[in-house]
Parts: sequence; structure tokens; C-alpha cells
Amino acid sequence: MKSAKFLLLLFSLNIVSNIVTAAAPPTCPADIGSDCATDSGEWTGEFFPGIPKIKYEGPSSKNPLSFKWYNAEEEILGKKMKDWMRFSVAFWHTFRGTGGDPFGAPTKMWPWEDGTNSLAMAKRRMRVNFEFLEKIGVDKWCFHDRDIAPDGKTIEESNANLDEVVALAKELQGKKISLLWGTSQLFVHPRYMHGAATSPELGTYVYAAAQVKKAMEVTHYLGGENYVFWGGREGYQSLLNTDMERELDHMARFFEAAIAYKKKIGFNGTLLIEPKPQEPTKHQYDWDAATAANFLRKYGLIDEFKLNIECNHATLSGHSCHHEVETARINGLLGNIDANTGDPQVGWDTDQFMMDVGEATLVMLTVIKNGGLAPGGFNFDAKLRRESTDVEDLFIAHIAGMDTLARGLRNAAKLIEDGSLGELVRKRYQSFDTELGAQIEAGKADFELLEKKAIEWGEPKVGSAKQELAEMIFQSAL
Ligand code: XLS
Ligand code: NI
Ligand code: NI
Repeated sequence: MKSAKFLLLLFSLNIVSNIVTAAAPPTCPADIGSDCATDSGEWTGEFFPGIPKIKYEGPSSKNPLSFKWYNAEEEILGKKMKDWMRFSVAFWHTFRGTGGDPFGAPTKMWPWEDGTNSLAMAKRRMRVNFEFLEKIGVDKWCFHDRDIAPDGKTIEESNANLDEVVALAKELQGKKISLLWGTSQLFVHPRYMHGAATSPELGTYVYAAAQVKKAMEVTHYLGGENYVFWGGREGYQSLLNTDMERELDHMARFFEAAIAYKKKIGFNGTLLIEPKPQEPTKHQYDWDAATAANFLRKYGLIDEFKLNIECNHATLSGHSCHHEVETARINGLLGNIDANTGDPQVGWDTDQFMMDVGEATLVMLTVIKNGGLAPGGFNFDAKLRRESTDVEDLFIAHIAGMDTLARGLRNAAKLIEDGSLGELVRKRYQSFDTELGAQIEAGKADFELLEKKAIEWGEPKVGSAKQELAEMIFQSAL
């Protein structure tokens, strides 16, 4: 009996692995001198043989290469799931993530990589990206300039490299795939060690401006819908050697120049600031949504920017992702979400795929209130664990991340349609749904009037917050 069960288990495992590694059309093994390993970068075969186009199979499916909750064309609250989600793949994690960490070497030896950072390799990788997008059914992507094309010895050489790869990307995008956002990598190269727009070195500020100028141009050329500024090293390690006021002024001037250039080239995409409290600097200037909003208001930039909220950054700043998206929303600043999550026991940006349905449901409650994210979307700024090393893991991770958010959308819609949570919140504030409440909310109640009422009414009756009931209702939708 026992051995029969064991055989059955072996058989079923075998089925799963067969699905995943099914028979082999030609792939692109970079190391064995196949066509794809030549310098042309023109190889057009399959990079993911055996991985089928991922389809929706419903919650009861046991197929790891299928969607259980994300059904792109299905309508939820009058909008297709794909239009609520606007998923995007982050080129840097998915195709430049190596699994290396401060303690250890890269662990991911993708078969298409030849171990170089050449232009030919960059082009081949771009083809891998588009095959991945096609198979996973995601029609948007995001990149940093230096992820997709190698840095040159001069700005002109870097720009020429970028142009070559971007021309290929444009061709591969065709009509089906579009660019959610582009951005500039202003934190890897040593010239940016003190920051880019906030570096005390004029030469660095100038260089960063040239790099962003070019990145905005190629984002525009690729039809990008947004342009992101994540202040990788815009912050400080010590205030003793830092003129914070001057650095913030410089950052504002940099953004003003970006706004002017955007208008000059006719780029209509949204400019997004991505808050993060620290890492790599000890203190980043765009600490969280509220700090970024305050910066934008102080410098009169608030109408020109929105925010890109990243869930793992939210928790690093001591907030929940729900708090950050809600803060952005009520300030009219919710522009995009970098969909990932942190580890509750780890204190850094682990960039994991979001797998917590509760967290996703909370985020989706705000996204629905916001009427969606367009022209932003959900960008999977998330990476495989260092120990996940199979090519199929790239698919499985994105599928699980998409399913989690899709399930969050379904749950949030259920909660909204059911109405009891909304009713609970409405009731908590109903004392303000009165003549005096309306006067207060319209800013027409002065202290003299309020004092008169306080004397007339005496000790106020204070109701229950009903938190556990709210949590019970929330749980019932998960
Ligand atoms: C890093 C950021 C980065 C931005 C793009 O923590 O999340 O990946 O999204 O520069
Ligand atoms: Ni991010
Ligand atoms: Ni991040």
C-alpha cells in the first residue's frame, strides 16, 4: 500500500516536471557556440522551450504554470482584470538579477547568458525579455538605462549603446507590448557615490542630468507612459558632512529641469518619485509618501509629479503598503505601485514577490477607490530568492505575484459590493453628517461657536471603534 502511494507520488511529480521541462525545441545555450552566442544578437529561436503560454485555469488547477486567480479578460466592478492590474515586468530583477549578495557569488546561470556585458548580450537579453512577456501574458515592462545597455567609456558611447538596444526593443514591442516606465540608473557607478542630483560634486550633477536627459528621450521614443525617479543615493550617511538644505534645493532644481525637458520633447508621461527611507544611504530624502509630498509642495512641483509606491519601501519606513498607497491617494499622488513585499523578520529591501493575500486585498481596496492606476500600473519590482535557480522559477514567481494581486482585487471587490465595511466606517463618522458637522468640514465653524455647542451638549457620547468587527468582515472576504 505504502509503496503504491510512493509510486503515485513519483508519477505525479513526474507529470509536473514534464509540464515544466517538456520536450526540447532549440533553445539558446550561450555557452556552446550556437547561433545565439554569436555577436549579432539576432538569434530568434526560443529561449524558454517547454514553457507554454500561461493560461487561466481557475483556483482548482494544480498546474504551477497556470493562473488560478488572474483572468485577464474577466470583468471585476465593470473593468477587465488586466486593466485594473496593468502588470509590468521589471527588467533589472528578472533579467539582470544574478542572485549575488554581499556574501556570495551569483547563483543564476541562465542558459542565454554568456557571462559578458556586451552589446550583443544586451540585445539577446532583450529578446529574452519579450519572449518572457509574451508567454506570461504581461504586456508592459520597465527598465533602467544601464540594465538594458552597457555603460560606455563616454556619455556618447553609452548613449550609442542605449540607442542600439532601444531600437531593437521598439521593434520587439510592436503593437502588443508597451513601456510602463523608464528610469535612469544613478546609483551603481562610483561617480554617484555621494548622490546624483544631491552630490556635492558639480561634475556629478552635470553627468546625472545628461544621463536623465537621454533616458527621458528613449522612454519617450519607446512610448513610455511614465518616467521614474528613485533617489538611489539621494540622501546622506552623516549630517555632519552634509548641507541638507542645499542638497534638497539641488534636487528640486534637477526636477525642474526634468519637467522643462519633458515639455520640450513633448513627452506626456507622468513623472514619478519613488519613496524609500534608506538603503543604500542611511537616510534617503524621499523617505515616504508624506515626505515626498511635502518636498513636492515646498518646491511647487506637486502638480508635475505623482508617486510610485513600493510595498517593501513602505514597510522599511515603518508603514504598511496600504498606508503608503492611501497616503498617496488622498494627496492625489497615487501614480504606480512597485509590487513586492518584504520579509517580516528581515530589515532590508528583500524585494520578494507579494504572496500575502491579505496585504494584496488592502492595497486593492485603495486602488479601486483610486479608480485604478492608469497610466501607472503594478510593476513587479521583485526578484527570485538567491536559492531559486530554475528558469521556470522566473515564471512561477510572476504567476504567483499576479495571482496574489488578482485575488486581492477579487476580495476587495467583494468587500465593496457587500458594503458592510463601508457602512461600518460611515457610521463611525455619522455625527459629522449633521448641520454642525457640515459647517466644520466647510471650515465655517469658529471656536466661539464650538464652545457654545460644547456647553450646550455637555459630555460627548463616544462610540466603539468596532475594530475587531472590521477585521472579521475583512477576513470573511479572503
Ligand atoms: C530600489 C528601487 C528601484 C526603483 C527603480 O530599491 O525599488 O528598483 O524601482 O530605480
Ligand atoms: Ni522600486
Ligand atoms: Ni526597492
